[in-house]
Amino acid sequence: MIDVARIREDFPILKRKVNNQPLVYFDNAATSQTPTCVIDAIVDYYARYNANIHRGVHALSQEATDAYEQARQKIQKHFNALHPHEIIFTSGTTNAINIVAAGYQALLVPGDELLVSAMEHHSNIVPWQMLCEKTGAKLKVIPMLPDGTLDLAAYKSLLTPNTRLVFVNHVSNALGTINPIESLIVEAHTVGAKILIDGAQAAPHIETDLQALDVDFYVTSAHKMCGPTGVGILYGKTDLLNALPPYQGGGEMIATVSFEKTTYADLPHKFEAGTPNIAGGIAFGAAIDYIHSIGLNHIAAYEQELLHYATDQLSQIPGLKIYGQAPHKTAVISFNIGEIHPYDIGTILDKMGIAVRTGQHCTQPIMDYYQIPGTVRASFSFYNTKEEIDRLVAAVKKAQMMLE
Ligand code: C6P
Repeated sequence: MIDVARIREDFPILKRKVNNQPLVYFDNAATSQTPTCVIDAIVDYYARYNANIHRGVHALSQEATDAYEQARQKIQKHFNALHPHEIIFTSGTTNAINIVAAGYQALLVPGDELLVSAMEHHSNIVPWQMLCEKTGAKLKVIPMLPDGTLDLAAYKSLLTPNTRLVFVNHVSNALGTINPIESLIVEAHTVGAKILIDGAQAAPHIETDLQALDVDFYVTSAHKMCGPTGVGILYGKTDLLNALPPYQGGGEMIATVSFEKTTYADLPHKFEAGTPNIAGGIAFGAAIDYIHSIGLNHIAAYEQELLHYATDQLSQIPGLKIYGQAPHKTAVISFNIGEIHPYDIGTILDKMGIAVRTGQHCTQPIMDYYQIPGTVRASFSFYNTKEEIDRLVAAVKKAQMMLE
């Protein structure tokens, strides 16, 4: 069970007012809010042991290195990866996908096929298009269905012995759809393809066991799961990461350097050139601890309660259409009212202290599929309440009256 009143005490920002109204923060899919313990982890690093890592014999450097590597281990255990070195720190999901895409440039040949789902974030589309341009590989699209689920029959028929890679999100950021990644992974493997799952929207809500899934690559960002911005992870199976060339050259990613020949460091350092976001990595670990202190199963159950309550209330508004009606969803509601532009609704909600996201949500192909300019997206977290949803519903009704 979730004690929301107590949990809200952990998030100082929830006490503030916006436009003279108590803040209602429903833009959690864009970025989650940060609990005091995570803020403290950042402050503590800079106040007590700010130093570069893996470089110094001095005490501060060793303390920072230990804290950073402990965070890596926390993340490894949280996602049940086999080894800590399979967790590469990145600047976020986008960066993690680009590392894999850049690496495959050396491994693909013309005629190879890549499959991408129709409901991906631009971060999981554009790097693969760029890769295809460079290699002559072909990008094919797994279509979606009107309820916001993937066309699984089409997926099976698109898989061929030429399919090298498949890219699907665990959860759609625009629709909330939870994709059946277990079966998608098995199907990809039957033709010998590797699969990358974009977990940016799943990691804050769904327990994920990377070994049980047998997934090849999994990527996510800390800032969607109570951590700071500017840090995320690339998970990859050891042999796959070893097969990829390094992404960037520089300090810390080398074993030996000479003008004749440079050799690269072992995992994970091979992919971690330069000074990383040290405080961010440590704070990511603190965010994982915080989520464990509440329990992802409790978080998921409570967020489902909020989703059902809000879906029920919003559906009663005449003319309101919800995009994404998959049977399994996270707490994301994307909607429009008649022909009213989503920006206009979002602007009025903001005047009432309610933060939602409006527009295409970096998923233009989904908006094109529904032939809409965008949606209003309300995304809930475990620190939100039904009273806040009541305020959203009342505000949406008021916006409708003003704009229709
Ligand atoms: N989606 C949203 O409002 P970065 O920016 O690298 O941390 O994450 C990119 C990204 C990749 N995949 C999915 C499924 C995502 O949802 C996001 C980020 C935010 O929906 C900001 S665009």
